[in-house]
Amino acid sequence: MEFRQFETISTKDIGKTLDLRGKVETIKQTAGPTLMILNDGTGNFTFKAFIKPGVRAFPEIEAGDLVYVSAVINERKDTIEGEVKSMKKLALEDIEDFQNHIHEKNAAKVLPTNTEFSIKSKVLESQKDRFIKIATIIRKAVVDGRPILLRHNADCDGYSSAVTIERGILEFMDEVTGGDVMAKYQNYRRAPSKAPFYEYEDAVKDLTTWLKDKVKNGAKEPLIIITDNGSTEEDLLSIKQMKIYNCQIVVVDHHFPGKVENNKVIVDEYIDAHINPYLTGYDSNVCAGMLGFELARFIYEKNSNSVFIPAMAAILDHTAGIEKEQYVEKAKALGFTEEYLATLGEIVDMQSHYIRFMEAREFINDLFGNNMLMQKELVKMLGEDLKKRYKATEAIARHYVEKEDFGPFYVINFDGERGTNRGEYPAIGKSTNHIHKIFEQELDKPIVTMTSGTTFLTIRISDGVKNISIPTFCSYAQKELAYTGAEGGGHERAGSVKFVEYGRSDVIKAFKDYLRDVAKKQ
Ligand SMILES: [Mn+2]
Repeated sequence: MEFRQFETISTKDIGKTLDLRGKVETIKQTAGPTLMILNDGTGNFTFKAFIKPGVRAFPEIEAGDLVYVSAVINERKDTIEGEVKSMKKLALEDIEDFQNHIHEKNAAKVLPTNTEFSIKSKVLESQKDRFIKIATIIRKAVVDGRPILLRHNADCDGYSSAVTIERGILEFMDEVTGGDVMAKYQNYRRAPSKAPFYEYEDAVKDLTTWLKDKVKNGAKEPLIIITDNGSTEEDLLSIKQMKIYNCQIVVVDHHFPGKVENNKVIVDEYIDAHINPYLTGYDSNVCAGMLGFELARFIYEKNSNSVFIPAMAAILDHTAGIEKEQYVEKAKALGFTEEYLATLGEIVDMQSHYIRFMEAREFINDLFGNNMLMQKELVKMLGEDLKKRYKATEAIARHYVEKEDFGPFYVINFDGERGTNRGEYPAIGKSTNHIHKIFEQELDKPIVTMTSGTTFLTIRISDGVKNISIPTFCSYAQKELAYTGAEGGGHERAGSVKFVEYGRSDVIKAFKDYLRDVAKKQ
Protein backbone atom coordinates (compact mmCIF):
# COMPACT_ATOMS: atom_id res chain seq x y z
CA MET A 1 0.00 0.00 0.00
CA GLU A 2 1.17 3.54 -0.80
CA PHE A 3 1.18 6.06 2.00
CA ARG A 4 1.24 9.81 1.55
CA GLN A 5 4.16 11.51 3.28
CA PHE A 6 3.26 14.23 5.78
CA GLU A 7 5.52 16.83 4.15
CA THR A 8 3.55 16.59 0.90
CA ILE A 9 0.13 17.29 2.46
CA SER A 10 -1.13 20.77 1.65
CA THR A 11 -4.31 22.85 1.45
CA LYS A 12 -4.89 21.21 -1.96
CA ASP A 13 -5.76 18.03 -0.03
CA ILE A 14 -8.59 19.63 1.97
CA GLY A 15 -11.63 17.39 1.83
CA LYS A 16 -9.67 14.34 0.63
CA THR A 17 -9.33 11.10 2.59
CA LEU A 18 -5.69 10.05 2.78
CA ASP A 19 -3.98 6.83 3.85
CA LEU A 20 -1.10 7.63 6.17
CA ARG A 21 1.15 6.07 8.74
CA GLY A 22 3.25 7.48 11.55
CA LYS A 23 4.60 7.22 15.05
CA VAL A 24 2.38 8.70 17.76
CA GLU A 25 4.48 11.40 19.44
CA THR A 26 1.91 13.19 21.58
CA ILE A 27 -1.67 12.52 22.69
CA LYS A 28 -3.73 15.24 24.29
CA GLN A 29 -7.25 14.76 25.53
CA THR A 30 -9.21 18.01 25.28
CA ALA A 31 -12.71 18.76 26.53
CA GLY A 32 -13.72 17.95 22.96
CA PRO A 33 -11.70 15.62 20.71
CA THR A 34 -8.52 13.63 21.31
CA LEU A 35 -5.56 15.32 19.61
CA MET A 36 -2.62 13.27 18.37
CA ILE A 37 0.63 14.45 16.82
CA LEU A 38 2.22 11.84 14.53
CA ASN A 39 5.67 11.77 12.94
CA ASP A 40 6.40 9.82 9.75
CA GLY A 41 10.03 10.88 9.31
CA THR A 42 9.14 13.62 6.83
CA GLY A 43 7.41 15.79 9.39
CA ASN A 44 4.83 15.99 12.16
CA PHE A 45 1.09 16.22 11.57
CA THR A 46 -1.81 16.79 13.94
CA PHE A 47 -4.85 14.51 13.95
CA LYS A 48 -8.18 14.95 15.67
CA ALA A 49 -10.18 11.90 16.74
CA PHE A 50 -13.64 12.21 18.20
CA ILE A 51 -16.15 9.86 19.82
CA LYS A 52 -17.85 11.97 22.47
CA PRO A 53 -16.77 15.27 24.09
CA GLY A 54 -13.86 14.64 26.47
CA VAL A 55 -13.76 10.90 25.79
CA ARG A 56 -10.45 9.40 24.71
CA ALA A 57 -10.66 8.06 21.18
CA PHE A 58 -8.70 4.90 20.31
CA PRO A 59 -7.77 4.13 23.95
CA GLU A 60 -5.76 1.09 22.79
CA ILE A 61 -3.27 3.39 21.08
CA GLU A 62 -0.55 4.99 23.18
CA ALA A 63 2.30 7.46 22.63
CA GLY A 64 5.17 5.66 20.92
CA ASP A 65 2.94 3.31 18.90
CA LEU A 66 3.31 3.04 15.13
CA VAL A 67 -0.09 3.31 13.43
CA TYR A 68 -1.95 3.31 10.12
CA VAL A 69 -4.40 6.21 9.82
CA SER A 70 -7.11 6.99 7.37
CA ALA A 71 -8.04 10.65 7.73
CA VAL A 72 -9.91 13.46 6.02
CA ILE A 73 -7.85 16.63 5.66
CA ASN A 74 -9.59 19.65 7.18
CA GLU A 75 -8.81 23.30 7.59
CA ARG A 76 -8.39 24.69 11.12
CA LYS A 77 -7.65 28.42 11.47
CA ASP A 78 -4.62 28.97 9.21
CA THR A 79 -3.44 25.39 9.29
CA ILE A 80 -4.61 21.92 8.24
CA GLU A 81 -5.18 18.78 10.28
CA GLY A 82 -6.44 15.24 9.82
CA GLU A 83 -9.82 14.08 11.05
CA VAL A 84 -9.33 10.43 11.89
CA LYS A 85 -11.68 7.94 10.22
CA SER A 86 -9.81 4.85 11.34
CA MET A 87 -6.59 4.14 13.18
CA LYS A 88 -4.89 0.86 14.02
CA LYS A 89 -1.48 -0.33 15.11
CA LEU A 90 1.01 -1.36 12.45
CA ALA A 91 1.23 -5.09 11.60
CA LEU A 92 4.15 -6.71 13.43
CA GLU A 93 6.05 -7.50 10.24
CA ASP A 94 5.98 -3.84 9.13
CA ILE A 95 7.23 -2.34 12.38
CA GLU A 96 10.98 -2.73 11.98
CA ASP A 97 11.10 -1.35 8.44
CA PHE A 98 9.04 1.70 9.27
CA GLN A 99 10.91 2.28 12.53
CA ASN A 100 14.20 2.37 10.60
CA HIS A 101 12.73 4.63 7.95
CA ILE A 102 11.63 7.19 10.57
CA HIS A 103 14.91 6.91 12.39
CA GLU A 104 17.07 7.56 9.31
CA LYS A 105 14.99 10.50 8.13
CA ASN A 106 14.98 12.09 11.58
CA ALA A 107 18.68 11.55 12.21
CA ALA A 108 19.47 13.71 9.18
CA LYS A 109 17.02 16.38 10.28
CA VAL A 110 18.43 16.98 13.78
CA LEU A 111 21.83 18.26 12.61
CA PRO A 112 22.15 22.07 12.41
CA THR A 113 22.24 23.35 8.84
CA ASN A 114 24.26 26.42 9.89
CA THR A 115 27.35 26.23 12.08
CA GLU A 116 28.83 29.69 11.43
CA PHE A 117 28.58 32.69 13.75
CA SER A 118 27.27 36.03 12.45
CA ILE A 119 30.26 38.00 13.81
CA LYS A 120 34.01 37.51 14.23
CA SER A 121 34.76 36.32 17.76
CA LYS A 122 37.43 34.16 19.37
CA VAL A 123 35.16 33.68 22.36
CA LEU A 124 32.34 32.25 20.24
CA GLU A 125 34.71 30.10 18.12
CA SER A 126 36.08 28.55 21.32
CA GLN A 127 32.54 27.37 22.14
CA LYS A 128 31.48 26.17 18.69
CA ASP A 129 31.30 22.45 19.50
CA ARG A 130 29.05 23.38 22.43
CA PHE A 131 26.74 25.40 20.16
CA ILE A 132 26.49 22.46 17.75
CA LYS A 133 25.76 20.03 20.58
CA ILE A 134 23.00 22.16 22.13
CA ALA A 135 21.43 23.03 18.76
CA THR A 136 21.35 19.32 17.90
CA ILE A 137 19.73 18.42 21.24
CA ILE A 138 17.10 21.13 20.70
CA ARG A 139 16.38 20.13 17.08
CA LYS A 140 16.05 16.51 18.18
CA ALA A 141 13.58 17.47 20.90
CA VAL A 142 11.48 19.31 18.29
CA VAL A 143 11.56 16.38 15.87
CA ASP A 144 10.76 13.88 18.66
CA GLY A 145 7.87 16.02 19.95
CA ARG A 146 9.54 16.25 23.35
CA PRO A 147 8.22 19.17 25.43
CA ILE A 148 10.70 22.03 25.68
CA LEU A 149 10.81 24.34 28.69
CA LEU A 150 12.91 27.48 28.44
CA ARG A 151 13.87 29.02 31.80
CA HIS A 152 15.53 32.42 31.84
CA ASN A 153 16.66 35.26 34.02
CA ALA A 154 13.95 37.94 34.20
CA ASP A 155 16.04 40.88 32.99
CA CYS A 156 16.71 42.39 29.59
CA ASP A 157 19.67 40.12 28.83
CA GLY A 158 17.80 37.01 29.98
CA TYR A 159 14.72 37.91 27.93
CA SER A 160 16.90 38.71 24.90
CA SER A 161 18.55 35.32 25.09
CA ALA A 162 15.27 33.49 25.66
CA VAL A 163 13.35 35.28 22.91
CA THR A 164 16.03 34.66 20.28
CA ILE A 165 16.28 30.97 21.22
CA GLU A 166 12.47 30.77 21.32
CA ARG A 167 12.19 32.04 17.75
CA GLY A 168 14.75 29.48 16.61
CA ILE A 169 12.74 26.71 18.27
CA LEU A 170 9.24 27.80 17.20
CA GLU A 171 10.23 28.54 13.62
CA PHE A 172 11.99 25.18 13.29
CA MET A 173 8.87 23.61 14.83
CA ASP A 174 6.81 25.33 12.14
CA GLU A 175 8.96 23.71 9.49
CA VAL A 176 8.71 20.26 11.09
CA THR A 177 4.94 20.44 11.68
CA GLY A 178 3.99 22.35 8.56
CA GLY A 179 2.95 25.38 10.63
CA ASP A 180 0.84 23.68 13.32
CA VAL A 181 -0.17 26.36 15.85
CA MET A 182 -1.18 23.87 18.54
CA ALA A 183 2.25 22.21 18.65
CA LYS A 184 3.82 25.53 19.58
CA TYR A 185 1.67 25.77 22.70
CA GLN A 186 1.54 22.05 23.43
CA ASN A 187 5.26 21.30 23.23
CA TYR A 188 6.92 24.56 24.15
CA ARG A 189 6.79 26.87 27.16
CA ARG A 190 8.97 29.73 28.38
CA ALA A 191 9.16 30.90 32.00
CA PRO A 192 11.12 33.75 33.60
CA SER A 193 12.89 33.19 36.94
CA LYS A 194 12.88 36.12 39.36
CA ALA A 195 15.97 35.00 41.26
CA PRO A 196 19.28 35.17 39.38
CA PHE A 197 19.41 31.36 39.31
CA TYR A 198 17.11 28.36 38.70
CA GLU A 199 15.25 28.73 41.96
CA TYR A 200 14.02 25.65 43.75
CA GLU A 201 10.46 27.01 43.76
CA ASP A 202 10.60 27.23 39.94
CA ALA A 203 11.91 23.69 39.65
CA VAL A 204 9.06 22.42 41.83
CA LYS A 205 6.54 24.18 39.59
CA ASP A 206 8.17 22.78 36.45
CA LEU A 207 8.26 19.26 37.79
CA THR A 208 4.66 19.17 39.00
CA THR A 209 3.34 20.80 35.82
CA TRP A 210 5.12 18.24 33.67
CA LEU A 211 4.11 15.24 35.82
CA LYS A 212 0.47 16.24 35.48
CA ASP A 213 0.87 16.57 31.71
CA LYS A 214 2.55 13.16 31.67
CA VAL A 215 -0.39 11.49 33.40
CA LYS A 216 -3.03 13.37 31.41
CA ASN A 217 -1.38 13.39 27.99
CA GLY A 218 1.58 11.02 28.13
CA ALA A 219 4.06 13.90 27.77
CA LYS A 220 7.68 12.81 27.45
CA GLU A 221 10.40 14.03 29.82
CA PRO A 222 10.99 17.68 28.94
CA LEU A 223 14.14 19.24 27.58
CA ILE A 224 14.94 22.11 29.94
CA ILE A 225 16.97 24.99 28.55
CA ILE A 226 18.26 27.43 31.18
CA THR A 227 19.63 30.73 29.95
CA ASP A 228 21.35 33.72 31.61
CA ASN A 229 21.22 31.47 34.69
CA GLY A 230 22.08 27.86 35.34
CA SER A 231 25.87 27.74 35.67
CA THR A 232 26.36 28.19 39.39
CA GLU A 233 26.17 26.16 42.56
CA GLU A 234 22.93 27.95 43.44
CA ASP A 235 21.27 26.23 40.44
CA LEU A 236 22.39 22.80 41.56
CA LEU A 237 19.51 21.64 43.75
CA SER A 238 16.90 22.41 41.09
CA ILE A 239 18.97 20.85 38.32
CA LYS A 240 19.54 17.70 40.36
CA GLN A 241 15.84 17.35 41.11
CA MET A 242 14.90 17.60 37.41
CA LYS A 243 17.66 15.12 36.61
CA ILE A 244 16.22 12.56 39.04
CA TYR A 245 13.17 12.60 36.77
CA ASN A 246 15.36 12.09 33.66
CA CYS A 247 14.79 15.52 32.16
CA GLN A 248 17.39 16.66 29.66
CA ILE A 249 19.04 19.93 30.73
CA VAL A 250 21.19 22.36 28.74
CA VAL A 251 22.58 25.68 29.97
CA VAL A 252 23.43 28.85 28.01
CA ASP A 253 25.01 31.31 30.43
CA HIS A 254 27.75 33.89 30.88
CA HIS A 255 27.89 34.24 34.67
CA PHE A 256 30.95 33.20 36.65
CA PRO A 257 30.30 29.48 37.19
CA GLY A 258 32.78 28.85 40.02
CA LYS A 259 36.10 27.07 39.75
CA VAL A 260 36.75 25.75 36.21
CA GLU A 261 38.74 22.52 35.92
CA ASN A 262 39.34 20.79 32.57
CA ASN A 263 36.74 23.11 31.00
CA LYS A 264 34.18 21.86 33.52
CA VAL A 265 32.36 23.15 36.60
CA ILE A 266 30.15 21.51 39.23
CA VAL A 267 26.85 21.74 37.30
CA ASP A 268 28.40 19.92 34.32
CA GLU A 269 28.11 16.68 36.22
CA TYR A 270 24.32 16.95 36.01
CA ILE A 271 23.57 18.67 32.69
CA ASP A 272 23.73 17.46 29.08
CA ALA A 273 25.54 20.42 27.51
CA HIS A 274 26.78 23.84 28.55
CA ILE A 275 27.66 27.08 26.76
CA ASN A 276 29.55 29.54 28.98
CA PRO A 277 32.61 31.57 27.89
CA TYR A 278 34.22 31.02 31.31
CA LEU A 279 34.53 27.30 30.45
CA THR A 280 37.03 28.12 27.68
CA GLY A 281 38.95 30.75 29.62
CA TYR A 282 36.94 33.89 28.84
CA ASP A 283 34.68 36.16 30.91
CA SER A 284 31.12 37.48 31.04
CA ASN A 285 31.49 40.09 28.26
CA VAL A 286 29.78 37.91 25.66
CA CYS A 287 26.39 38.10 27.34
CA ALA A 288 23.45 35.70 27.20
CA GLY A 289 21.58 37.82 24.61
CA MET A 290 24.49 37.39 22.19
CA LEU A 291 24.83 33.67 22.91
CA GLY A 292 21.09 33.17 22.36
CA PHE A 293 21.11 35.12 19.10
CA GLU A 294 23.96 32.95 17.75
CA LEU A 295 22.49 29.70 19.08
CA ALA A 296 19.19 30.48 17.34
CA ARG A 297 21.06 30.56 14.01
CA PHE A 298 22.30 27.04 14.71
CA ILE A 299 18.82 25.87 15.73
CA TYR A 300 17.10 27.39 12.72
CA GLU A 301 19.16 29.29 10.22
CA LYS A 302 16.28 31.20 8.65
CA ASN A 303 14.96 32.53 11.97
CA SER A 304 13.40 36.00 12.19
CA ASN A 305 15.67 37.47 14.91
CA SER A 306 17.03 40.96 14.41
CA VAL A 307 20.55 41.96 15.42
CA PHE A 308 19.21 44.82 17.57
CA ILE A 309 18.49 42.18 20.25
CA PRO A 310 22.09 41.15 21.08
CA ALA A 311 23.10 44.83 20.76
CA MET A 312 20.43 45.86 23.29
CA ALA A 313 21.36 43.01 25.66
CA ALA A 314 25.00 44.08 25.55
CA ILE A 315 24.09 47.68 26.37
CA LEU A 316 21.82 46.76 29.28
CA ASP A 317 24.28 44.19 30.70
CA HIS A 318 27.11 46.79 30.51
CA THR A 319 29.42 44.48 28.57
CA ALA A 320 32.47 45.54 26.57
CA GLY A 321 34.51 44.05 23.74
CA ILE A 322 34.61 43.51 20.00
CA GLU A 323 31.49 41.36 20.04
CA LYS A 324 29.38 44.16 21.49
CA GLU A 325 30.88 46.63 19.02
CA GLN A 326 29.97 44.46 16.03
CA TYR A 327 26.36 43.94 17.12
CA VAL A 328 25.89 47.63 17.92
CA GLU A 329 27.35 48.59 14.53
CA LYS A 330 25.03 46.19 12.73
CA ALA A 331 22.03 47.44 14.71
CA LYS A 332 22.90 51.04 13.85
CA ALA A 333 23.00 50.09 10.17
CA LEU A 334 19.37 48.98 10.60
CA GLY A 335 18.48 52.34 12.15
CA PHE A 336 18.59 51.46 15.87
CA THR A 337 20.46 54.13 17.86
CA GLU A 338 22.14 53.25 21.16
CA GLU A 339 19.80 55.62 22.95
CA TYR A 340 16.73 53.90 21.49
CA LEU A 341 18.09 50.47 22.47
CA ALA A 342 18.93 51.62 26.00
CA THR A 343 15.34 52.85 26.45
CA LEU A 344 13.86 49.72 24.89
CA GLY A 345 16.04 47.58 27.16
CA GLU A 346 14.88 49.44 30.24
CA ILE A 347 11.30 48.93 29.06
CA VAL A 348 11.98 45.19 28.84
CA ASP A 349 13.16 45.32 32.45
CA MET A 350 10.05 47.28 33.38
CA GLN A 351 7.74 44.80 31.64
CA SER A 352 9.51 41.89 33.29
CA HIS A 353 8.74 43.50 36.65
CA TYR A 354 4.99 43.52 35.94
CA ILE A 355 4.85 40.27 33.95
CA ARG A 356 6.47 38.42 36.88
CA PHE A 357 6.07 34.67 36.25
CA MET A 358 3.85 34.83 33.17
CA GLU A 359 5.11 33.76 29.77
CA ALA A 360 3.41 36.67 27.91
CA ARG A 361 4.68 35.12 24.68
CA GLU A 362 2.83 37.29 22.16
CA PHE A 363 3.40 40.61 23.93
CA ILE A 364 7.11 39.92 24.45
CA ASN A 365 7.41 38.86 20.82
CA ASP A 366 5.97 42.22 19.71
CA LEU A 367 8.25 44.13 22.07
CA PHE A 368 11.22 42.27 20.55
CA GLY A 369 10.40 43.47 17.06
CA ASN A 370 7.62 41.24 15.75
CA ASN A 371 5.54 44.40 15.58
CA MET A 372 7.88 47.33 15.02
CA LEU A 373 5.11 49.86 14.99
CA MET A 374 4.03 48.86 18.46
CA GLN A 375 7.62 48.73 19.69
CA LYS A 376 8.17 52.33 18.62
CA GLU A 377 4.92 53.49 20.22
CA LEU A 378 5.88 51.78 23.50
CA VAL A 379 9.36 53.27 23.51
CA LYS A 380 7.84 56.70 23.03
CA MET A 381 5.11 56.32 25.65
CA LEU A 382 6.98 54.35 28.32
CA GLY A 383 10.27 56.16 27.72
CA GLU A 384 8.54 59.35 28.90
CA ASP A 385 6.92 57.57 31.80
CA LEU A 386 10.21 56.10 32.96
CA LYS A 387 11.74 59.58 33.09
CA LYS A 388 8.91 60.70 35.38
CA ARG A 389 9.31 57.67 37.61
CA TYR A 390 13.04 58.22 38.04
CA LYS A 391 12.44 61.89 38.78
CA ALA A 392 10.13 60.84 41.61
CA THR A 393 12.75 58.40 42.95
CA GLU A 394 15.31 61.19 42.80
CA ALA A 395 13.13 63.58 44.81
CA ILE A 396 12.56 60.96 47.51
CA ALA A 397 16.26 60.16 47.70
CA ARG A 398 17.33 63.81 47.87
CA HIS A 399 15.00 64.39 50.78
CA TYR A 400 15.60 61.24 52.81
CA VAL A 401 19.02 59.67 52.19
CA GLU A 402 21.69 60.13 54.85
CA LYS A 403 25.23 60.87 53.81
CA GLU A 404 28.06 59.65 56.06
CA ASP A 405 31.67 60.75 55.58
CA PHE A 406 34.16 57.88 55.72
CA GLY A 407 37.18 60.03 54.82
CA PRO A 408 38.16 58.92 51.32
CA PHE A 409 34.52 58.25 50.36
CA TYR A 410 30.92 58.87 51.38
CA VAL A 411 28.34 56.26 52.31
CA ILE A 412 24.83 56.98 51.05
CA ASN A 413 22.19 55.32 53.25
CA PHE A 414 18.81 54.70 51.63
CA ASP A 415 15.87 52.82 53.17
CA GLY A 416 14.71 50.64 50.27
CA GLU A 417 11.36 49.67 51.76
CA ARG A 418 10.31 53.12 52.89
CA GLY A 419 11.78 54.85 49.86
CA THR A 420 10.08 52.94 47.03
CA ASN A 421 6.47 52.22 46.11
CA ARG A 422 5.83 48.58 46.84
CA GLY A 423 5.04 46.61 43.71
CA GLU A 424 5.87 49.47 41.36
CA TYR A 425 8.78 49.97 39.00
CA PRO A 426 11.56 50.97 39.60
CA ALA A 427 11.86 48.54 42.51
CA ILE A 428 14.68 48.52 45.02
CA GLY A 429 17.56 47.35 42.79
CA LYS A 430 16.86 49.77 39.94
CA SER A 431 16.18 52.64 42.36
CA THR A 432 19.51 51.97 44.05
CA ASN A 433 21.30 52.10 40.66
CA HIS A 434 19.69 55.43 39.93
CA ILE A 435 20.42 57.00 43.32
CA HIS A 436 24.00 55.76 43.11
CA LYS A 437 24.43 57.35 39.68
CA ILE A 438 23.06 60.76 40.78
CA PHE A 439 25.15 61.12 43.92
CA GLU A 440 28.25 59.72 42.24
CA GLN A 441 28.06 62.51 39.64
CA GLU A 442 27.41 65.27 42.17
CA LEU A 443 29.62 64.61 45.14
CA ASP A 444 33.27 65.54 45.50
CA LYS A 445 34.34 62.04 46.61
CA PRO A 446 33.52 58.49 45.44
CA ILE A 447 30.57 56.81 47.14
CA VAL A 448 29.22 53.54 48.49
CA THR A 449 25.45 53.39 48.16
CA MET A 450 23.86 51.17 50.76
CA THR A 451 20.15 50.45 50.41
CA SER A 452 18.85 48.56 53.39
CA GLY A 453 15.62 46.73 54.13
CA THR A 454 14.30 44.46 56.87
CA THR A 455 16.13 41.43 55.49
CA PHE A 456 18.61 42.69 52.89
CA LEU A 457 21.35 45.13 51.94
CA THR A 458 21.81 46.22 48.32
CA ILE A 459 25.20 47.76 47.64
CA ARG A 460 26.75 49.80 44.79
CA ILE A 461 30.35 51.01 44.87
CA SER A 462 32.11 53.74 42.83
CA ASP A 463 35.22 52.79 40.84
CA GLY A 464 37.18 55.32 42.93
CA VAL A 465 36.91 53.14 46.07
CA LYS A 466 39.80 50.66 46.08
CA ASN A 467 40.38 47.35 47.89
CA ILE A 468 36.72 46.52 48.31
CA SER A 469 34.64 43.52 47.29
CA ILE A 470 31.04 42.66 48.02
CA PRO A 471 31.59 38.87 47.62
CA THR A 472 34.49 39.11 50.11
CA PHE A 473 32.26 40.83 52.67
CA CYS A 474 29.53 38.25 52.03
CA SER A 475 31.79 35.27 52.68
CA TYR A 476 33.04 36.98 55.85
CA ALA A 477 29.46 37.60 57.07
CA GLN A 478 28.36 34.10 56.13
CA LYS A 479 31.17 32.63 58.23
CA GLU A 480 31.50 35.02 61.16
CA LEU A 481 27.82 36.02 61.47
CA ALA A 482 26.31 32.63 60.63
CA TYR A 483 23.53 33.28 63.18
CA THR A 484 22.22 36.16 61.02
CA GLY A 485 21.66 33.78 58.08
CA ALA A 486 23.71 36.16 55.94
CA GLU A 487 24.32 35.07 52.36
CA GLY A 488 24.63 36.73 49.00
CA GLY A 489 27.20 38.15 46.65
CA GLY A 490 27.04 39.34 43.08
CA HIS A 491 29.76 41.37 41.42
CA GLU A 492 32.69 43.14 43.14
CA ARG A 493 30.95 46.54 43.01
CA ALA A 494 27.26 45.67 42.73
CA GLY A 495 25.55 43.05 44.81
CA SER A 496 23.42 42.28 47.81
CA VAL A 497 23.27 40.39 51.09
CA LYS A 498 20.20 38.68 52.51
CA PHE A 499 19.74 37.87 56.21
CA VAL A 500 17.02 37.03 58.71
CA GLU A 501 15.20 39.94 60.33
CA TYR A 502 16.95 39.35 63.70
CA GLY A 503 20.31 39.86 62.02
CA ARG A 504 19.72 43.25 60.44
CA SER A 505 21.64 45.52 62.83
CA ASP A 506 24.50 43.01 63.20
CA VAL A 507 25.03 42.76 59.45
CA ILE A 508 24.79 46.53 58.94
CA LYS A 509 27.26 47.12 61.75
CA ALA A 510 29.65 44.52 60.29
CA PHE A 511 29.40 46.14 56.86
CA LYS A 512 30.19 49.59 58.28
CA ASP A 513 33.16 48.13 60.17
CA TYR A 514 34.31 46.58 56.90
CA LEU A 515 33.98 49.98 55.20
CA ARG A 516 36.07 51.64 57.94
CA ASP A 517 38.80 49.07 57.23
CA VAL A 518 38.49 49.72 53.51
CA ALA A 519 38.79 53.49 54.16
CA LYS A 520 42.20 52.90 55.77
CA LYS A 521 43.41 51.06 52.66
CA GLN A 522 42.79 53.87 50.14
MN1 LIG B 1 23.14 38.47 31.71
